[in-house]
Amino acid sequence: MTNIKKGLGIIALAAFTLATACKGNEKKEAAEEAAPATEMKAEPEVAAAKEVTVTMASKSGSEVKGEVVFKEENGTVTMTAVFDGLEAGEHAIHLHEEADCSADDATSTGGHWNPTFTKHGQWGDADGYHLGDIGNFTADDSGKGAITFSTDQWCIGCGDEKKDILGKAVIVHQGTDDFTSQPSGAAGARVSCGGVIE
Ligand SMILES: [Cu+2]
Ligand SMILES: [Zn+2]
Repeated sequence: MTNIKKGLGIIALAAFTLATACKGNEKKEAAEEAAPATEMKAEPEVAAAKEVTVTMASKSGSEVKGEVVFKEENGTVTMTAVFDGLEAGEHAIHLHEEADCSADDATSTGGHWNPTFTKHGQWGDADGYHLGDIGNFTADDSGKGAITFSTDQWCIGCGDEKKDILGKAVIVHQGTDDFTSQPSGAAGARVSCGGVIE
């Protein structure tokens, strides 16, 4: 993922350098014509709801896949997640620190996203909880599970490191979060992973 992004960045930089290097009128006109089309596409997205779709990859030898959509509207981020390939029963779902799912066991995502440096816990607990402590959801006998979650304590791309979920990872665990064990609720192996990347 990082390499692809880096690659795109290099291509974009090369295109930009090429465009600025060409002083000819013809080239300049072409660049000016191309620019508004890109802007028109980007502008309504910023003005309306912000949305990021995360494709979840199987990890730790599991078959767990899924899709997680984050949408920000009027200061509230809503997460809608669907999974399949799960074992029936309760599974923990968290946001972890890094959008890096490269490791087979997804340990490359680091620990729970915890920008407020509190202890692990159940969302809303007065004694503290990580901003990544989404909770548990249930998979049925066919291995399908879904969870919807909303909060005004997150944002998508606002740049506030105490709120911004961009660059974090969604992790689904084999087991259940007990909301007590530190620092991560003893939820077991990381069976599915996806980076929250635009
Ligand atoms: Cu986790
Ligand atoms: Zn936690």
